Amino acid sequence: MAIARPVRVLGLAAIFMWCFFIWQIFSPSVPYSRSDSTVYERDPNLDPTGEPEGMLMRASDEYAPGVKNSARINATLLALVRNEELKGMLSAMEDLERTWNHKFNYPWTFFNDVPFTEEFKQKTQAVTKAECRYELIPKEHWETPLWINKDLYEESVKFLAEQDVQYADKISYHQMCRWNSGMFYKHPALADMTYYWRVEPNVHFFCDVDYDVFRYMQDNNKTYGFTINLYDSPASIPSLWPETLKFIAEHPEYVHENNAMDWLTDKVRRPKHNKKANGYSTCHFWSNFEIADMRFWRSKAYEEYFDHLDRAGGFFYERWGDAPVHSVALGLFEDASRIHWFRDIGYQHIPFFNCPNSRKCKGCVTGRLTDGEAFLHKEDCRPNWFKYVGMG
Ligand SMILES: Nc1nc2c(ncn2[C@@H]2O[C@H](COP(=O)(O)OP(=O)(O)O)[C@@H](O)[C@H]2O)c(=O)[nH]1
Ligand SMILES: [Mg+2]
Repeated sequence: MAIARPVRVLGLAAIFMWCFFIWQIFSPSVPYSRSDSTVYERDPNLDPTGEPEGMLMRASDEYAPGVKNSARINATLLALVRNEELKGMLSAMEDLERTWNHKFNYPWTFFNDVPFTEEFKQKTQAVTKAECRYELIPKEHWETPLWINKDLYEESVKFLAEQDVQYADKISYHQMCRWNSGMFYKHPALADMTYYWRVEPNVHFFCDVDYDVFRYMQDNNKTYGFTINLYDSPASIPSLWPETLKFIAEHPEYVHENNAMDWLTDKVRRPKHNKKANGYSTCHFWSNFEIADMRFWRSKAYEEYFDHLDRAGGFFYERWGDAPVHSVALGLFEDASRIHWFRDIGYQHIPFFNCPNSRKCKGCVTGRLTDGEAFLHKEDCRPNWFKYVGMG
């Protein structure tokens, strides 16, 4: 039976619309092009990604939960979280347990500025075979230090809010950034721990990881691992770089000869950011994901640097984040070859992704940096890291 022409046309149009719809959802992101017609580099996550080079420790009976003389090293999954974020925490845990930790059973350590509820403890322990520890942050690690002037803080907050600095008026956010910058690794519960993997509620993990990442850090002499590398809001850190320059003028001996200064001071890519941040590119490792060696934070160089920053007051009078503080310290005081891009760990914290091209990954779009607005592509600072340091 012949189909009437209008019906055929309608049918074809419907098929076309359907294909377009599918393409919109599943297509890899197109390089974002700025108004000055700079097209961003091809995302290296589009290239096939395997495991990192070197000897990797695989799962075995020696990683069973509670086993004596286990193959685990002194390391923990670590989360600062509120009781109210239980649901988001469970979701992040389920992802990380499914893709990695059910094979290695590293303990989870949860931190909070108020005691965890029984419900929080029971429900988090129920999604892992590994040990869970619940720790209260001592007041002296969390509270605003005495040298912060309340009136000056209030005035500063108004000024920051006028410049649209996010969370500027939330004192707990300032406290959280300070704790993540210079306090967490001093908690007595971490005294025997060397490595940690920081996890936030509501993040996602997409790829099966089949080796012990903490052993990878140890065996390959890595200090810090990241997935995403971004620009920061210059208005939140105007005096961070000037304070840093003061510190390194007093302590030139702490600056490593193989540092990442060029990445920290680049002004080619986003000159306005560099200018507003008084010489700092604002490039930083996005610290909601961190796999790192606490011996770096416990070193004399970092301790003195943190104390210098803490006394300068920018955690409160500005809104210094732990991400730029950690990143500036790593970029200056650490050998850049000891900083590792975990390109094989598929990760999301809204609104950014690290999504590699690998059959081990499910649930994210290969090479897509963001599912938010196109302008967010300009926040990507990975090209600078690759340019000045490399992909190691
Ligand atoms: N216990 C506790 N955790 C906090 C507090 N503020 C932030 N956090 C945690 O710190 C991390 C970062 O906070 P988040 O709100 O995600 O900040 P964002 O990622 O910068 O938007 C998350 O793991 C939060 O659960 C707080 O006042 N108390
Ligand atoms: Mg967060």
